[in-house]
Amino acid sequence: AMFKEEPVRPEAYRAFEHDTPEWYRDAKLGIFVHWGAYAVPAWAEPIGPLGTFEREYWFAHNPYAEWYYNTIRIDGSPAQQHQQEAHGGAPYDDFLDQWRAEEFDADAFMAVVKATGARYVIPTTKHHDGITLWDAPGTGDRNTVARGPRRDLVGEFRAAAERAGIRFGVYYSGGLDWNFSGHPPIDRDIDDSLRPVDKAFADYAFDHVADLIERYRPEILWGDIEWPDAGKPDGDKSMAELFRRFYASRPEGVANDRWGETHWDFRTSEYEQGRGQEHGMWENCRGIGFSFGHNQLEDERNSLDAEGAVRHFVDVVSRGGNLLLNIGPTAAGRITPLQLRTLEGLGAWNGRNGDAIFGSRPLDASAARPSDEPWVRWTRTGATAHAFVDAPEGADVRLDADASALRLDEARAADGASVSVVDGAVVVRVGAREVPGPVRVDVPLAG
Ligand code: FUL
Repeated sequence: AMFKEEPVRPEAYRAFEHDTPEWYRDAKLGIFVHWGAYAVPAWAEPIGPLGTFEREYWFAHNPYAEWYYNTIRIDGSPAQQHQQEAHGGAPYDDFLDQWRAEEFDADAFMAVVKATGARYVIPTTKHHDGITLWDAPGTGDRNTVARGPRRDLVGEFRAAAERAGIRFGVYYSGGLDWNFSGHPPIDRDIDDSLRPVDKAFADYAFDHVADLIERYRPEILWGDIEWPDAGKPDGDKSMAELFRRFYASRPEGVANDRWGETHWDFRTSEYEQGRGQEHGMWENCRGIGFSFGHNQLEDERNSLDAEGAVRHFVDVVSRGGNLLLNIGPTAAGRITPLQLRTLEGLGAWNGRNGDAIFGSRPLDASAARPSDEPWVRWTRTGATAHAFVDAPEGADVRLDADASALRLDEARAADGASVSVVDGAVVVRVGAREVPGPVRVDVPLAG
């Protein structure tokens, strides 16, 4: 088989299986936000995308800036050396006090999110460093309300999302917590000896997620890495109990697949890891650069520009997925100009073409086929197929489409393209575009 067999879900978790809500299938674009004390050092080696490196090499040179606390503890890593030189080897928690979020305006932030066309937003509420962005139970002063920003950032994101009409989800790391557990740094594949699995941690994490559900009523639960094993069997403070509370609060809610093999509404892929092998309902996530957390070492060379982001987005949507594109704000709470340009470009393209993207479904391969050279992708809305073509201005691209499935002679080009039918095939002439990104051709379905 091409795909891994789907694991059988434990009995206690089968009750949560339901059809993926239509809103989530239609949503296509979500915005991820990775924001934490790691935005203060904001430092990682931009080596490349996840899924293209050996694990041993990856961790010592981790391009994820939100992993800084781990990377600086790997002896001999360039990050450890940087921590020494730039911060005098200070303890990581100093960054919590230095993180002020002084320019953060949740409504202004959400206006940027809204302008991309995204339908949902998912901020980190606790990443692997264990610092919570709200006054989570049992965290003492290790949260953003007691220290650093001295604000309930989860609450601010939540209220602003509601005002902007954007659905709200929460990211929560139940698999790793570098403060709670005294584990050595991760320098190889994460197995059970490298993460907390015990009852004390399971209860601690339970109380956090229960609090998130009660206080903020998220519509998406986005877990990461795993759920502590002691919290998996059904019972008082179990993952099953959390799902019960979640769906009672949000019957149309969705959960990702990183809660261990318990329950999930959609699968996840990350950068190149798992990309192209997705099936069922799924979501691909990535940063604009090679990091989720803000990384001051990133520039144009390692980041998606607007056209690249649009291509990535359309590829995901054409294959039936959603894209969860990440913003990593600075410690002050700003979106960097580099990221802003990409987000605005994506939004401008969606402003023109969103009607062929949001709410679309993949087009059956029996009707027409995508290609990489030249770059062509397809979607379908109602009785119309949509081709997206990216090629240099002046290029002629012949679509691989079947006359029995599509009314080829009724093909219509939008913005910066023209079409003709040559020998029974649609040929797209790519012209000058007002908005960067692939050009679009609409073709009615036959019959
Ligand atoms: C990964 C994490 O380790 C990354 O830091 C990031 O949060 C990504 C979305 O998930 O597994």
